[in-house]
Amino acid sequence: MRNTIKFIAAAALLAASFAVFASGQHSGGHAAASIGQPGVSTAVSRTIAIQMEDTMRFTPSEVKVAQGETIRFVVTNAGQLRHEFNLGTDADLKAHAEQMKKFPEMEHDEPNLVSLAPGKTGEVIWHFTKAGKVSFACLHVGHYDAGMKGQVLVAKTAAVPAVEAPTAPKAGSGVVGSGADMAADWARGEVRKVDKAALKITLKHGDIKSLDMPPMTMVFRVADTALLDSVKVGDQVQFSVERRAGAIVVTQLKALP
Ligand SMILES: [Cu+2]
Repeated sequence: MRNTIKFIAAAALLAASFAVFASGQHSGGHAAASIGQPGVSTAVSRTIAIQMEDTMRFTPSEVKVAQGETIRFVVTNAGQLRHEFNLGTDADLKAHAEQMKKFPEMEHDEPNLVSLAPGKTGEVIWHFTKAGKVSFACLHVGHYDAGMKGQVLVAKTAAVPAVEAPTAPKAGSGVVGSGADMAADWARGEVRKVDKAALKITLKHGDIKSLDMPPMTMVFRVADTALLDSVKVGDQVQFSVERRAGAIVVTQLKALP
């Protein structure tokens, strides 16, 4: 257990880059190595505007960047429906789209995506470390299948030193306990955001066995505001969830020592 906690602490330091991989683990892809990593605002080399429409298209749907570039994608939802811009490998996006069919109410919060209400603009800052193709898509139910996809072609640049790809943790090996010491309906996670006014908490969670949901970072509703009093950002927690009236609700939440 002690080692698990230490592991989580170490993982938290790399959280910005790992958060995005967690969701891809179930597909067995090497998302970490192939799509790059979250970028920082100060390293942005270019801004690229992307428009999303109800025709289930991104404009442009193909973007060219150079390896090593950090791009600020300024994404605008010009439609009447909610859309999202989600960077990933084809395999990960496909797997994630399947998860969305299963949990249409799921609200994600990861550095590789931005989900926007109609008329809104948001951004994703991404550092492209490897030459090749990085895909993007809207994973809302029906949108992905309707072809709401695009790609970033990353051209190889000789000047960029090879970036050592971090070894992503195996799904469940870090965030989730061994299982022997916890009831099956308790899941584990790390608190990323607490929003008392909206009764919401963002958790980077491990497997949630009761929902058969793989590890990812997402926003949950809480059953009672009092649950939020005992936790703060950065805490390791165990929690249980239920699906209630179209939302995934945290019903129990405890900070771990
Ligand atoms: Cu969409």
